[in-house]
Amino acid sequence: MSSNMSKKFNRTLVTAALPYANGPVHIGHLAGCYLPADIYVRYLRSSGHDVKFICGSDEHGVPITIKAKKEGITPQQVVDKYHKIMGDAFQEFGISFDVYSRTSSKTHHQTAADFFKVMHQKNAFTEQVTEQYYDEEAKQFLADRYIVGTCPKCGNENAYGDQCEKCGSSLNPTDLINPKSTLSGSKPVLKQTKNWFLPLDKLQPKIKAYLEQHTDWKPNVYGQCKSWLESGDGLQPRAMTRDLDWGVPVPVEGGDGKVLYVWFDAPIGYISATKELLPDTWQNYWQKEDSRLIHFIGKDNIVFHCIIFPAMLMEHGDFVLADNVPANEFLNLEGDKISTSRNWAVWLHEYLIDFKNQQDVLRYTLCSNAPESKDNDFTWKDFQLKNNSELVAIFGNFVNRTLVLTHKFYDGVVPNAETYTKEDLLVLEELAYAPDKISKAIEQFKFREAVNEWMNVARIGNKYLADTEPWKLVKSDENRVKTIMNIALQISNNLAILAEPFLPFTSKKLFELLNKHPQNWPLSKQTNNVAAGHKINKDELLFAKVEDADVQKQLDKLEQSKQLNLANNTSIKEIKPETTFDDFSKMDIRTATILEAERVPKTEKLLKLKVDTGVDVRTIVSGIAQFYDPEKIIGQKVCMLANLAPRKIKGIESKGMILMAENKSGELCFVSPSNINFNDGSEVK
Ligand code: B3M
Ligand code: ZN
Repeated sequence: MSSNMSKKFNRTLVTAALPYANGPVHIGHLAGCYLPADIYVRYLRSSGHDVKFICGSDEHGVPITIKAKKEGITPQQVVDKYHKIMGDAFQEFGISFDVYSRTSSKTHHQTAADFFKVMHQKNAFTEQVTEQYYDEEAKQFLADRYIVGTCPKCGNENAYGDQCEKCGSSLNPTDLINPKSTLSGSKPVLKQTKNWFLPLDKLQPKIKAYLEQHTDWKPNVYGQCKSWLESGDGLQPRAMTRDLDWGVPVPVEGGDGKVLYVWFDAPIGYISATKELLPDTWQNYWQKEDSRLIHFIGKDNIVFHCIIFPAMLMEHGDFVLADNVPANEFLNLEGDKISTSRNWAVWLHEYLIDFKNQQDVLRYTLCSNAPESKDNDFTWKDFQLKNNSELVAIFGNFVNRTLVLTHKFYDGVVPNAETYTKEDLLVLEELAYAPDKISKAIEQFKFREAVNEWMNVARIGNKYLADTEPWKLVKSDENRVKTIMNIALQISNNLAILAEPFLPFTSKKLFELLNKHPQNWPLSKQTNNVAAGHKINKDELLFAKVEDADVQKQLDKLEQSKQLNLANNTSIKEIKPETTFDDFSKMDIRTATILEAERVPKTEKLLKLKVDTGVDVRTIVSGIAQFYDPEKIIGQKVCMLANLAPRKIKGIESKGMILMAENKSGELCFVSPSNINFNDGSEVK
């Protein structure tokens, strides 16, 4: 533990974002916050630090009521189902929460209501009557998520009332162009309602001062906070209560029919969960200055944890504020954004079935590829590579050779180290420094670097065996081999200690193979952890190869999602606004025949076509190369817009446009007049 940390703080409370209980956990969640949080906590525990790891399901909020509506069940049934699925999957994956609670719990309702009441008594809220969208058919106020419309910033037609998922802008429902209620499809009307607001505008100076104490936060986190404070008019008051019936009821007069805003109650869930874990001593972690609060989250939660929750805590007054909020960026999957609705994800509970007892392979891959400073991509090929060329070929190989040779040469009894050579001393020195390097990286939330430093220890071991070749040397210099094998066993033992935060299952298994009790993180530079004369257990392989077929199976799964989406997605677009016959008749649409076709060099999508229009033969550049081989479309009858103004595309003059339509799989197909024997040049009227 760095001196800086140990001086100021005597205990640490680590929270991981409370996942919404409206769907299972996927690798994006894991890489974004649960895995780094777990590594951090395991490291602190292993170093003997007083730490508690808090999480639970976020069971309020509109996404849950939407899900319930979709599935025809109650919100409570939704959260019961996913609370169990998520909790079980986290546990099996080795995410070592001290408590996994839920915000529908009694303790939480009480805690959140009390929190609100205290703030209310302190006049921390302003009451505001605002106009909210109301669905007259469904007879209810519409939460932001129940309204969709066009994003004013990027034109995405499916932006939500609170956020555009395409450009990431956060929005107010009234910002949307053409708003529509998702309950009834009708156009919502504005209606007055009173709610309690947190006047973030007035709190801005305090929040700014708080952030300025934390310029050491990760640049992606600090940068996002700064741009919130500095953008436009700065922070705006935000409603902390909502006209909804699912959530924590507003506990003050006039609150009937309203609940606490989910982002008000959810972070208080960290406090409630701590209370459940430690009914008598929870205050030590929340109300003492020597306790350090750390929130692990994904980047979409930054504003809530760095601005809104701290503002709530300041106004309440009884709690410590976060000392750090190490948020990660997003993880993509095979080059595409992870999406629950498109089923473009690797679901943890499915991984745990498909890759039984291989939690650590995923932990290793996600950690060494974590989106720490920028978005990153997960691919199954890379997963295979990380397993086969690192876990199997470096770490596994080293440990296995060490154990096998120890059995072969010494019946599994650790030999004595005789005299160290220069080479030995160098290796021992590197081994001695490894814990510090890894600690430092973890304490700075650089988990990729940390796990890589860990693998470097295995690399050192592997190279040491390759250089010294004990399997050959044993014939000529038995004493030397004893020293070499002793050192290899020390390295193996240290690998087991240092692996614990990252690969807890492997760490445990390796200690078993070494026939030792798990040891804690080295406090000093220990290089003599396995005593001579100690007998190790029979060797076993720590990792198996991931075969091409395993990877293919996962890719096939994803391909299936893709096909299904395309099939569902032939979402029939709405009819465009009315046009006139005059406008239509300006377009000269003709039948024609493709005479020649070739790819436009250095492009993926373009074909250069020579087309007989009946009137002339001309060149058209068409973006269909992904769907048609040039050889196969010679002679194809098509419809084309013949009087489109010529355009230069990749230096080729294109005169006209071939008409295409999407098929069920989303592929472009010719709108082909093949059913009738047209002459080229016949007008489409
Ligand atoms: N449930 C959002 C999310 O799952 C939200 C986090 C709450 S943390 C207090 O991304
Ligand atoms: Zn947008």
